[in-house]
Amino acid sequence: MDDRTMDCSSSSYVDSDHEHPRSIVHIDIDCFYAQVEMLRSPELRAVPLGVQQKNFVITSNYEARRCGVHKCMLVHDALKVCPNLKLVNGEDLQNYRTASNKIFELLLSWKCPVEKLGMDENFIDVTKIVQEKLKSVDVNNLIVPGHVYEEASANCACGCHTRLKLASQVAGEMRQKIFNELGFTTCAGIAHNKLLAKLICPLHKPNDQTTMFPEHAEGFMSALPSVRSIPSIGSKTAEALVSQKIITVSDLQEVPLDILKKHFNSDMAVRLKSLSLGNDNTPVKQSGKPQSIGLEDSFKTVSVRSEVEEKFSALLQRLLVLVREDGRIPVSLRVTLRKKDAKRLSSHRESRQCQISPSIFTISNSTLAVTQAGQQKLLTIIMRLFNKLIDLSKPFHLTLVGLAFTKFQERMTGRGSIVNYLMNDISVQSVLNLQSDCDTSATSMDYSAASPGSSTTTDLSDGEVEPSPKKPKKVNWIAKRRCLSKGEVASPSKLKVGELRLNSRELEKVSELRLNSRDRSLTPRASPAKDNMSDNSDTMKDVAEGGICDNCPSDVDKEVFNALPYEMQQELKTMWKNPSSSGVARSSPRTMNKANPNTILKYFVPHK
Ligand code: TTP
Ligand code: MG
Repeated sequence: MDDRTMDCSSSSYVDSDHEHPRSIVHIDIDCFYAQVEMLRSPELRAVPLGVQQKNFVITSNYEARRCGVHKCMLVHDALKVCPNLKLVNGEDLQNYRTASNKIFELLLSWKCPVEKLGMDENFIDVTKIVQEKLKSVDVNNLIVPGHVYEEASANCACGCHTRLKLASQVAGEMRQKIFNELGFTTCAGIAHNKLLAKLICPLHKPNDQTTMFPEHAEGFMSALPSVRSIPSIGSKTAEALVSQKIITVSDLQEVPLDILKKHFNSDMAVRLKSLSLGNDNTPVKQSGKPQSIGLEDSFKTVSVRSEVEEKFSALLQRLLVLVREDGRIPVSLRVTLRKKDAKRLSSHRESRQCQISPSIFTISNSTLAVTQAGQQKLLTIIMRLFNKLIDLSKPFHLTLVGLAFTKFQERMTGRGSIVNYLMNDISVQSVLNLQSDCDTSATSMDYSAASPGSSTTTDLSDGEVEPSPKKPKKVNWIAKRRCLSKGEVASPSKLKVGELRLNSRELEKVSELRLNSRDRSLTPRASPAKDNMSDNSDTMKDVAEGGICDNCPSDVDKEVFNALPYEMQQELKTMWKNPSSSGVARSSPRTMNKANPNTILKYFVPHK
């Protein structure tokens, strides 16, 4: 059907003042957890399958649904209606999260905003893709895949029908790609806003899609049985509406705005009214990484400390898998408890959090990891927080424990990051390990003892927190150098360079290194006359102080140089004396080209 109107020339489609300018796709995975299980074990496809959490079947495949098993049914009841129901345990969410992330990432490949909603839903704003398609397609013969909610009655002057038909084709392509590459069948809703796209998505389940044109919005909304059917109306708003005898969406459509404004603030009243009519201007917000990563475990009751510790230990194991997948380094940990109040016969949650040292985590082969010692440290921190939350001199009853990493330090990656230098297979001590080791012991320089996590001093007794990673102590390079006196240098053989830790204090050292280089014109480039370092007599002079930096180029910051480990100093000196021996060109670090190996010199370049 041709829905082109007289004024819908190709160019007018992209006009931003269309009445219905956007094209939104909402995709929901069919029986998500069940599909994940069926993809892992294909033999489950042929049988009615339920995914169990505690006593509930939280979802089931469509085979089981045909037998009468529905979401959130008690296992007992599900087995009654479907005695041959095969149950799999779905309490470990790891595989579901992984699948969810893969789907999200695949949708990102369309290069338009994707907003993740829960585990198995995504909004995609395909407006731009549609605009592009409009330039090249024959809009007279557009086929709409799947279903159309009511046939289009009249062409909308803004040209949205054509755009939504194209959006429907894009949705079809997305669903096909999800199926081809990941094996999941999905449903989609296509409309000019998020509200309608989400609401029409499940109209034809499973494995199908539905497109709605704007003129049907109001009628569609009026048929919704309850105000709670509108996704952004929560239980409290619904209660307030019901108390005013506004029960169905149709009631909400009919109630005068002035009346609504008596019970809600003006903005809220307008928003409610607008939603009831199927209007929604909220944008598709590009999803990023979650602000926190957490897990909870609920149970009937736990009243013994050792049992609590076991619960936390199990939770921690699972949480660390999630953090490794995420890739960011946590710097804050929160413990949550749900306490049963025997007197009031009610439960309430309490949380406590503290900062943790990023050095608990290690980076090995570009992957975040935690050693056994690190895990033990985390558990100690957790139990200290627990002790703060619970008065152990009295009986306690818990019905839930939760753990979450709530703040993260982004790992520095990319060509300019010193991480690249540190992660490479080099046999030198990291400049970054000095501070923590000096802190740990003023006398011992046993770098092997500085295994990941060992330098962490999580003192919860004093204000419960470690020094904030965001406000690290100022690093005194001179003081550090005292720690690293002659004969106490790190032995490269004792170091696992691939497991170097980057904590915030360490990272500050890096920036300080860079700052110094900028402030003090460290780089030869800052002093053109020194660009050529071939002539040692000209460009290098002895340093009286400390006597370590002999033959440094004169424009090198001595303090920085002296604070480096002995091996690194030697490496630098060798390069300065004979750049060709290490493959480093005799040029400014700034001018090093791709052919040059990864060398610490690169990181002596000031920020632009
Ligand atoms: P849904 O999308 O609601 O359900 P679904 O994907 O299983 O089935 P449908 O085909 O109807 O879309 O939820 C997504 C997943 O979330 C679901 O597979 C299991 C999980 N889930 C819970 O953990 N608790 C719940 O109460 C519900 C409803 C789902
Ligand atoms: Mg689903």
